[in-house]
Amino acid sequence: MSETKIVKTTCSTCGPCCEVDAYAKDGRLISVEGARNTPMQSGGLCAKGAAAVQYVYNKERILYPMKRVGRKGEGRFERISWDEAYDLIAENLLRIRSEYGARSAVFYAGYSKWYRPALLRLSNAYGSPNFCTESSTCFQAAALAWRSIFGNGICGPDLKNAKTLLIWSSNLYHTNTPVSKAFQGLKKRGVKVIDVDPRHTVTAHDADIHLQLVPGTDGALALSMAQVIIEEDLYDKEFAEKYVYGFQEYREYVQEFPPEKAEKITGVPAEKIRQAARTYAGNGPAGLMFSASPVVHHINGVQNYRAVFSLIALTGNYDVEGGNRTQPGPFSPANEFGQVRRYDKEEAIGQKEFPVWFDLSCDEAQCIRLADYIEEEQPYPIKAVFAMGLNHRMWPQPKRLKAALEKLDFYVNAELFMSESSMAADLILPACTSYEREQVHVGRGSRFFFSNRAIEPVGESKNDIEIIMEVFRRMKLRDRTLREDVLEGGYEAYMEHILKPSGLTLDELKAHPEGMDGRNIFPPGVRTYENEPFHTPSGKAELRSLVLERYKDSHGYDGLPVYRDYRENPAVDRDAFPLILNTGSRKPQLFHSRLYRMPWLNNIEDVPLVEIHPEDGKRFGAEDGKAVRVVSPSGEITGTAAYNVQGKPGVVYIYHGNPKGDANELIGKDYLDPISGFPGFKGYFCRIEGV
Ligand SMILES: Nc1nc2c(c(=O)[nH]1)N[C@H]1C(S)=C(S)[C@@H](COP(=O)(O)OP(=O)(O)OC[C@H]3O[C@@H](n4cnc5c(=O)[nH]c(N)nc54)[C@H](O)[C@@H]3O)O[C@H]1N2
Ligand SMILES: Nc1nc2c(c(=O)[nH]1)N[C@H]1C(S)=C(S)[C@@H](COP(=O)(O)OP(=O)(O)OC[C@H]3O[C@@H](n4cnc5c(=O)[nH]c(N)nc54)[C@H](O)[C@@H]3O)O[C@H]1N2
Ligand code: SF4
Ligand SMILES: [Mo]
Repeated sequence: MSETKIVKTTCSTCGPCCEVDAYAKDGRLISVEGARNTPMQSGGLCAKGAAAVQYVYNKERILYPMKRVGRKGEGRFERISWDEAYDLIAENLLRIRSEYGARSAVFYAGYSKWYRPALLRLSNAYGSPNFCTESSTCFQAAALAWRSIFGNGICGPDLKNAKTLLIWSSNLYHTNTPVSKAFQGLKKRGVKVIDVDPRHTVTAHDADIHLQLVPGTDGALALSMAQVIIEEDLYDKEFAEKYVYGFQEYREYVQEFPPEKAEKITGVPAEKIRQAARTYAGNGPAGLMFSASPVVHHINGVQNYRAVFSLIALTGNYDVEGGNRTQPGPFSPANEFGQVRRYDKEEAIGQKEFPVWFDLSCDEAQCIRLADYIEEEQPYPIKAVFAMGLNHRMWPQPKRLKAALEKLDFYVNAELFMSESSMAADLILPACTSYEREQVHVGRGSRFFFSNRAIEPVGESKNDIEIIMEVFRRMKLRDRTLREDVLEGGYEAYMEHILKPSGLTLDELKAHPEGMDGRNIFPPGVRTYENEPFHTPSGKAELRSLVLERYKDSHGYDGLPVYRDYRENPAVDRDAFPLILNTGSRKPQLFHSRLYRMPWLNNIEDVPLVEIHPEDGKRFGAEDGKAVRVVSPSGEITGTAAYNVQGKPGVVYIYHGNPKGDANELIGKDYLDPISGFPGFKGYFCRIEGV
């Protein structure tokens, strides 16, 4: 028997890569705790992270490369060697490239994000414009809304110096646990917090002002706040005059949203709208915290977030201390992402329908209609998908996508688990978790740290970047991206590459388990626009977007952040579907589809909980704790009714991705924001029926 070792490593069961102390004995992981003696954590851990042992040794873990032997989708596989697996990949991908062209292969990355730059390099080296990620439904639409105004420089609130924090839909206690401590610090410092959320969440509970709006009416609320700010002369005149494009038109447009009218649209009392506008504009500097998903999970999502982000320009809270300001973040593997450009000499999927996505330099294609592209062979045939962590339940109408994946000529998925999406594949590759690999991390500020391997990889699993590198070698490709031969070296060389701009070496970092400060290649700026024009067509912050206006005739986009109400939908019979369906608002114990297999986490919600206000339950005959059917214009599922008074009557909340009843089967495949392609996950229609 050996001693228990404590290994400094990271959890990446969800996204943030929290530092943890892993306890390992006899080569097995036995438990984890939040790391001690590091600046970011002090022994704390969230529920998902604490269940690490069930994640690593889950009975669904894939242990070996597996080749399909049965019919597609039947789920019969046989074990093969890595060598055979690599040969199969090289042979098929090269054959498909010569028969149909490189663009017929899609390179797809689900969560997590760490291997994405390497996969993008592989996609580029192969010559495909179709590098896609889970961000076809996450973050990119918010980024697009931001860039349409400010060009680039997406930045969060400067929490250290803000006097007011406007949280526009982020339930950070549940979704961004590492930030929640900083949030508590703000409250102690007396920072005024405004929270915009349709539900009275734990985060809303801590706010000074809670604007409890009807989901998807964010645009009307933001425009109304702008109306108050302008009417009461609280806006930043100098910024508006010198640095804003389209101010006059915007000013006229917001006149259509006086608070009394906005109250009727949003359900937020007019007086609260005034109070919030006065606090955000009058008690500055004020930072705005936004999220990757809820506001843009609506068919009017991009314009709604444009209306929200316009408030930053209107009040001059852009790139100032305490406002929204470029954070002192040096670079990260994910930032290499921003530097490695997607191969774009050929039309990518999604480019015709969603041109602004591509104009605003999102370095990935928009694959929300992947099932259509495979089925219809339009704009051209898609024959192969090389995926890492593809989860078909991320998309609306997941069954349809799974069936389409089964029609591909060649589909590979590298995964931790024998997921349903893997079952559809021709070849499944075992990936390893963060506990089984080494990794270089960039923390906040310019702090770097090294994540050790706590245990040897389970079975024959490998880390994703090693897999990418070997696939690259077997195809004899050349990595021409940024003229660096990053994929040609080994994994150690890859880590050195990631670290290079910091001025630190891998050996130094390994010798400092507490982390090290490195060179900060993107120092924080203040009022950078005084010296450098905004990266927009006008060189100013565009409240009227010239990029959107390019497509006024062809796609009907408006340059102003025009509010359109998704509830006025002539295609939907609202008598038959009287309730609003909001899917996917996060829960502390779940993470999309991947944690339903974890006994400690799925007990609360084995079948989907259909959260309804008691008034709606009584009105539609759905009893608390009893089975309930949810029917939408696109599908139906059955779950358990859970009475909940966090939200208001009229809205049904369901978490998605549950194989026993997936809320995404309810969402229409074409119910998309015409600008971003994001589905209206959080503003569709349904009725409920007691079973
Ligand atoms: N535990 C856990 N953490 C997660 C995730 C997870 O699945 N589980 N997912 C991660 C991912 S991928 C993401 S993108 C982030 C998302 O992070 P968040 O945005 O913080 O998470 P959500 O719970 O989706 O949304 C935040 C709040 O928005 C509210 N909301 C819903 N609809 C609307 C709307 O129309 N307008 C407004 N203003 N608010 C609305 C919800 O009530 C919710 O309280 O979380 C990340 N963190
Ligand atoms: N209805 C509805 N649908 C939604 C949303 C919503 O709010 N409502 N939210 C959307 C959003 S914001 C997002 S981000 C997506 C998330 O959607 P996904 O990212 O597709 O969701 P996950 O279930 O996390 O699936 C990722 C897969 O990656 C695997 N995986 C994890 N780590 C690794 C790794 O290191 N290597 C490899 N190879 N695989 C790994 C996991 O086992 C899992 O099967 O869902 C979207 N879909
Ligand atoms: S928030 Fe929890 S699950 Fe996510 S990385 Fe941190 S500890 Fe792990
Ligand atoms: Mo997301």
